[in-house]
Amino acid sequence: MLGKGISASLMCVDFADTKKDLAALEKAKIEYLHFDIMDGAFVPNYTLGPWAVSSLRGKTPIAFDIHLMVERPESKISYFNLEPGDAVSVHAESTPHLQRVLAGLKDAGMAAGVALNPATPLTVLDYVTDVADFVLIMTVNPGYAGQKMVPNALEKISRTRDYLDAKGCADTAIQVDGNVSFENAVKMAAAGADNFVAGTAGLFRRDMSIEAAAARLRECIRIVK
Ligand code: S6P
Ligand code: MG
Repeated sequence: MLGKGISASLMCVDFADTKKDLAALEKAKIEYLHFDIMDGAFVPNYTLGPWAVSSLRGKTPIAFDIHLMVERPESKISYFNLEPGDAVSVHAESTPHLQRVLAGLKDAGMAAGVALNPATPLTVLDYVTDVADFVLIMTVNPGYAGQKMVPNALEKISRTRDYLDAKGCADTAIQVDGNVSFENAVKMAAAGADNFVAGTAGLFRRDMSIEAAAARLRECIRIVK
């Protein structure tokens, strides 16, 4: 399963001083490290790769959350040093073998997540809810940090919660990713989000420390808890 809380988007860390940022994330008791993996094909950008996951493995008590924005993830999962207990999400739009890849992740002890781009309808979940531990709702179009939340994102979060509850999947968590600002986090939590991917808007900010931002973000999420 994917637990409630904050997942820190590592593409937003200060790469010149990663150790400092990691220590701050640990001090702030951040629940997950979010690894954005992009292939320059499924999304128009490159970010982290298998090296990033391997280099932090065993170096931090924070759990791993690996977001695969790559075409045909089924043929690339073996590149990664994944471990049981990791959360791993694949995009519904990236593979004709969504059921197979999710079932494989679950069988290997990972928390399997289905990620949905803003234009992707909830009907793609119809035949995979039994193999999905969480649904990642993209609240921006994937590829970059620092974007604005797309219109309809909040409605989609609440429709996803209703959809999952109606299917008897009350334990399936909803993760939100993109422009999780303090203001948006309150609304996302009210709409039913459980896990919040935090980047430049809510955690790695120029006007406050990681610890201060994490504390404020928690208050925003807790408002409706
Ligand atoms: C975007 C990626 C995200 C970003 C995150 C950045 O494709 O999946 O995880 O890193 O959205 O956050 P922010 O606060 O800069 O929008
Ligand atoms: Mg992401």
